[in-house]
Amino acid sequence: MALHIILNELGMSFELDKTDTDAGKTEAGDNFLKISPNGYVPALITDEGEIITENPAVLQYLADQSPEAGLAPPNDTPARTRLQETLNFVSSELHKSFSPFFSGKDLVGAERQKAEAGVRRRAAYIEQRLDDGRSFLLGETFSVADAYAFVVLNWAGFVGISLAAYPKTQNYVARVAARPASIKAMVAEGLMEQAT
Ligand SMILES: N[C@@H](CCC(=O)N[C@@H](CS)C(=O)NCC(=O)O)C(=O)O
Repeated sequence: MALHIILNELGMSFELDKTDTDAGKTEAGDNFLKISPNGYVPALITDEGEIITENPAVLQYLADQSPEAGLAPPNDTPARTRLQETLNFVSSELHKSFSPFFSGKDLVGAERQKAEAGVRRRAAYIEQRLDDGRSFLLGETFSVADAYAFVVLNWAGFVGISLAAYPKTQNYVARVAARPASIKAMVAEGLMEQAT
């Protein structure tokens, strides 16, 4: 979903292939493990046939295809390092803090509390990053990190975690959700109905 949003932001042409990660099959009938040996999405196949996996890498690759769009600061700048720091936080901390909720087992009692506390600790960091009134994680400019953070933070609602204790984060999620590229991706992936 994060890279789907970025593909829309950049107006790039692309094909989606829905993947059943449990079955290891794509909708087009390919063995997904042959595309991506780790078996998880996303995997991007470039026009040159290069397969790129891992959200932080794919997102930066896409941003670098159209530097003029400004979705990632230029390489070799402190701002780019800040983007990488943020992407790694979203990937290895925020994203993975949701793993217990998607383990297929019902989370109850102390186990659920512990998992929820893990998500809350990472949401509190996002809230802190937004504390100076900035619109996006790197400042006033939307970046690839915002697409990824939005997708993950949006899962809070799906797993029954309220973000009400993090009002800046809640507004931030709504801000990114309202972008035409996000709406288009959510409609295409069946998470939202097309407005009439
Ligand atoms: N480290 C990977 C993690 C990706 C990931 O967790 N993907 C999930 C969907 S959000 C998935 O495909 N899970 C199925 C599985 O692990 O089998 C990345 O950052 O791209």
